Amino acid sequence: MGKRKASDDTNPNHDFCEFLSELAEYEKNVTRDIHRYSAYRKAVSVLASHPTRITSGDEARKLKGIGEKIAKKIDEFLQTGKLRKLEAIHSDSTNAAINELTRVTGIGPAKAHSLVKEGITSIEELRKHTDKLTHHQIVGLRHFEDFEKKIPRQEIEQIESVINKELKAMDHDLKITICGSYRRGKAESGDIDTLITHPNFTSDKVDKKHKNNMLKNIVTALEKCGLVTETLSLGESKFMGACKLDLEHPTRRLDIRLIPYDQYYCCILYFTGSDMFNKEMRTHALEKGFTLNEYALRPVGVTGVPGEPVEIHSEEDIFDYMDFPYKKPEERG
Ligand code: DCP
Ligand code: MN
Ligand code: MG
Repeated sequence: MGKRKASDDTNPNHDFCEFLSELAEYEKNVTRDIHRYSAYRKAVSVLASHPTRITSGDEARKLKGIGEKIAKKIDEFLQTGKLRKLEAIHSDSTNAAINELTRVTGIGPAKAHSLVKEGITSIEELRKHTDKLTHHQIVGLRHFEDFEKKIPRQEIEQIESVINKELKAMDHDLKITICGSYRRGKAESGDIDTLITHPNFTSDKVDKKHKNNMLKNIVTALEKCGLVTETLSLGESKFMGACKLDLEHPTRRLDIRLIPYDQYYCCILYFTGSDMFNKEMRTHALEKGFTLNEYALRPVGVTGVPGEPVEIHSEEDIFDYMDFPYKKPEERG
């Protein structure tokens, strides 16, 4: 999971996206108001894909997903070059501390609040108090600088080929897809979101022990070849950890999920994102009488109870069932 995102600076509304992203982070981490967080994120995603420079709040207001309050902030920013709300947020040291601490993977808003209450207000301070941290958080802190660096596309390609080689040596039918921002074609990513499946591994015949060992064995093989260097957590279907291509490259966040074959495409769709696109897709599914999640697409009957999952053999199938024009990963901003 990449913790911060705004837009790239080639976008004509980049400065608006920046301050709205900052407000979104504030609502997520400090006030913990998930609705306001979503409203700001939605506005960022709309502005980030708007082709021309917005010159007034009124003009912004016409875009889907931008309401009165955000339009006013755009006007204030255009007129004064700043935002009073953001200035106030910046001048409060508790906010700054919470924002800093939540940059560590594994430290969420609640943990950050409790650390600040105990007087720990910076990364530097935190390094002296690792006794208060979980293993995940300690590793996050250890690689704090590396984990904030973006991963160039070409490096992910190299990592993908190492994983591929190890998987093929284990079992030729193992299939891997790297999703997230990488699959959406971005030049750089915050982390590496990897999905793995096998045709013999389906949700109706999940042999738990077999499944459990499958992911463990994969992680062990990736450790042995030197790629995987840290484990944050390892469950039967989800690995969170870190990898390093070689001495010259930073340590990178790597997630691997083992997915039943029949759920693979819903999962690929979900983990390709973006999160805003997923929201849009789920809303559209509901309008068409389906529920969509990371596992399955299911029709909702008149009783409101979801039926059996629809059989899916590709991402296109999901769009087709929902009567939604297909969007290539690069178009799912
Ligand atoms: N996702 C989602 N809702 C969330 C978190 C994630 O729908 N709250 C989905 C969509 C994301 C995907 O999972 O694209 C991967 O999550 P990441 O946090 O890794 O996001 P990205 O890969 O898109 O961006 P980054 O380059 O920052 O990793
Ligand atoms: Mn991720
Ligand atoms: Mg990602």
